[in-house]
Amino acid sequence: MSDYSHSVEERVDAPKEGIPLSDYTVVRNDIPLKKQWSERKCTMSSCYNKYFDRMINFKSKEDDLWIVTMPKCGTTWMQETAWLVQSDFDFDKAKSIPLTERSPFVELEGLYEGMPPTFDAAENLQSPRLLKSHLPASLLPKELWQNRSKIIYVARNVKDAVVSFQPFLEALATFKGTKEQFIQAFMNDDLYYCPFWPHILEFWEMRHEKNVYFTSYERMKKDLKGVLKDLCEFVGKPIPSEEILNQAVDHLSFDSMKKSSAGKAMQAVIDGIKDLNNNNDSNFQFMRRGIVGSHKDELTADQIKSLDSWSEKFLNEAGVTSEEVFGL
Ligand code: PPS
Repeated sequence: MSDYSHSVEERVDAPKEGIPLSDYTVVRNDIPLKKQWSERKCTMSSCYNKYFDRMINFKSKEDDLWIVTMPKCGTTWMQETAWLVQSDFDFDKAKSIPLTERSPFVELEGLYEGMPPTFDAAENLQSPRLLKSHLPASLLPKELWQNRSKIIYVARNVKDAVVSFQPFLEALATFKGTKEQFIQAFMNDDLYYCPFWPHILEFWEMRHEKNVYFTSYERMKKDLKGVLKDLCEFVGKPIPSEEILNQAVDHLSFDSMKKSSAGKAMQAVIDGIKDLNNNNDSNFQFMRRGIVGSHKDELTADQIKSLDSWSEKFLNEAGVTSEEVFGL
């Protein structure tokens, strides 16, 4: 059994709008990484502290499949994709049961007060389970590493993730401000699940582990069929016929997911949180644009430059290019 400990520090310097945030620093030594996690923090809601131990001690099963991402990096898209693979491409079931029931967002309950019991939902889900988390590797369950449950990690280029994240957090009443302020908050790690780069680069470093499949939103856009085939291999399923693969690509398209149980279920979650926060001034659409390069007409040249030079520092330190990580 490995030991762990964590400390929590309220972020007094975080933007005053929205819910209180804290830094979670974890000390543990059970993960195949060079750097130890005591060296870095993760920003989460302060109320998550009540759930921290429950997540770390979450009983994991060998046939669990986890989807782990930074927010807005293609989680929902990958959940629907992986669910199809795991469920032998049962399109009828995919259409009839909301994705949030088929694949619970495990720690959602800890993000805001008044959320549904997502830990119970995850614990009680029938195996093989498909579980969603945005937590960095350091905050994920111990047993996930001990049992080597499979993890699918999806990365997305930082600029598109940023422009997707702001309207989302505004809808959730977790941020209010200008784009400039949002980018600054993002780079200062003042937002949920930040820091962004270590989240991705730790999984990049672990991409050759047997239980890790690393991909990107960009690769899914470029070659969804290739990703579907990889996933079949990763979870030990036969690659289906070309006809089924084509049907899957169609089912997983932005337009069809917008209308399906996947897009609608996520929209319902956001609308529920908006109601809890009495936030009526947002018309946020969860299925927003669904493209690569959305930052190009949503950020100024200066904003792009500052995100690029900020990113360069992390990429240089890790000795990789963004082309390698995202397969651009
Ligand atoms: S969340 O709330 O953090 O779990 O959001 P997440 O699912 O990670 O990311 C939401 C973005 O993914 C886009 N999306 C898709 N793009 C292409 N095709 C499909 N099928 C698809 N499904 C979801 C969604 O539109 C969000 O991106 P943006 O750029 O905001 O449109």
